[in-house]
Amino acid sequence: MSYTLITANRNYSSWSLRPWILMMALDIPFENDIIYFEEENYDRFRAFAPNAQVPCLKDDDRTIWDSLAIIEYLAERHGGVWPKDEKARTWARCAASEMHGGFAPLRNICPMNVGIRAKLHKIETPLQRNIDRIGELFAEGLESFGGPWLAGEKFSAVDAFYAPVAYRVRSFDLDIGPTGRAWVDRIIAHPAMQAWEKEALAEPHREISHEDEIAAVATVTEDFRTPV
Ligand SMILES: N[C@@H](CCC(=O)N[C@@H](CS)C(=O)NCC(=O)O)C(=O)O
Repeated sequence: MSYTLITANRNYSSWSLRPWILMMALDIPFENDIIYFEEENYDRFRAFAPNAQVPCLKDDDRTIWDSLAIIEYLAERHGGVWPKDEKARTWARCAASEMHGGFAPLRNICPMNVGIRAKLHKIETPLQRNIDRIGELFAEGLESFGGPWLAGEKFSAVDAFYAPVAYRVRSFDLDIGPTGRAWVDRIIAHPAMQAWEKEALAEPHREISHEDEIAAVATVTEDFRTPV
């Protein structure tokens, strides 16, 4: 077993954060290759992943090219990826799948950009429904399984799947209610998230399409990144 996780910019790459934070939180050893976004990524990303996307995990002769598949691959080899309790595990799998296959308005309108704070020009119904659903889901997990993590006492894959949402909630000051917001503050304070954020703020890279995504929907009020 020799893991290399390939990810992109700490500041922008929300899907990369999921397996990275899980492996860090569970103390699973790995190397991390960072391939920064450019205007065109297809050929460079195709060199290591058949779907030309990050994250991608290499384990000896295996290539695992999707964040959910990476999490399941790790779950077959390491304890603690999903909660031990069957009810919590079922809930955690549903919640992670809901994020993996849904929340398009939240993902499209509020992109992850760790170092930015911004005010949305408007919140239309599809986005508001996503925000309300996030608040409901977080409160349900925290209240049903006792916290401090979404599916109980231990940090698990469901926390990793929603880790990028924590940065989106903070960046756009989304109102997900006090219970959900407490989890956001908690996960952002996790030592591995602090390490990710520190590196995100130090990155000298700016990728125009990611910057334009925010400029189209919001007014940037603060930028904590190291100036280019
Ligand atoms: N289904 C994939 C989606 C991954 C994904 O969308 N990755 C983005 C970056 S966060 C990507 O690699 N985009 C390629 C590009 O921007 O050219 C997963 O969950 O791993």
